[in-house]
Amino acid sequence: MSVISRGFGGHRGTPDPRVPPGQYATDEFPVLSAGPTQHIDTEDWALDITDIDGSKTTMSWRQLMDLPSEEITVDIHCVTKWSKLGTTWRGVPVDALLDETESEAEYALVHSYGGYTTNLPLEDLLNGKAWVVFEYDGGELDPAHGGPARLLVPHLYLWKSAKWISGIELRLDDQAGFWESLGYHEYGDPWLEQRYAGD
Ligand SMILES: Nc1nc2c(c(=O)[nH]1)N[C@H]1C(S)=C(S)[C@@H](COP(=O)(O)O)O[C@H]1N2
Ligand SMILES: [Mo]
Repeated sequence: MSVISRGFGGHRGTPDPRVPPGQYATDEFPVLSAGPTQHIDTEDWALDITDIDGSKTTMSWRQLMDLPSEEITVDIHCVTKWSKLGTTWRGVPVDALLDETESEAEYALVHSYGGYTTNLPLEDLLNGKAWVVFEYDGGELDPAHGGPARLLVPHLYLWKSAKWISGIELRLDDQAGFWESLGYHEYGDPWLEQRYAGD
């Protein structure tokens, strides 16, 4: 005797529990950028980490590559309502980048090449919840998707996952980033549908 399993989503009307409210799952990987794709040579790539006292450490591509990286498979959720399930990336946990920073900061403002910014509580970057990733689906991360390296914070809407990451600015106060200052939610939890300020 055999049982045919349709799997998640195979049966119309059965919601996939991995898809947050108001979202739909897609097999596409749309590109969403507020400006042009940035093209940064790894030789020129650097990540600046600045602390509340203004002290700065700069990480080169080589230094990033020398850190232990891990493979992560996660669901990602864009505020424009698409979710992509089971995406696989390779990167370095942000914990490893902030390891030597004994900061009293509460928030981070993340900066990108090209000028994009996004803000989040520092703890949302730590404890294995965020990575600087440089591979997608077993290959180099495409520049359109933020290569050579982007932030990945899968538990928040994807606008928090800054492509072409260039810096992490540690702060005592919460300074709105690009979309946040245009009315998007300061935190952006997809399970609470925190799309816009006040949600
Ligand atoms: N630097 C930068 N990072 C960014 C953006 C951007 O415009 N610039 N867009 C954000 C938004 S709104 C989304 S949905 C995701 C899209 O990532 P993708 O293009 O790889 O799908 O990147 C986020 N990170
Ligand atoms: Mo987005």
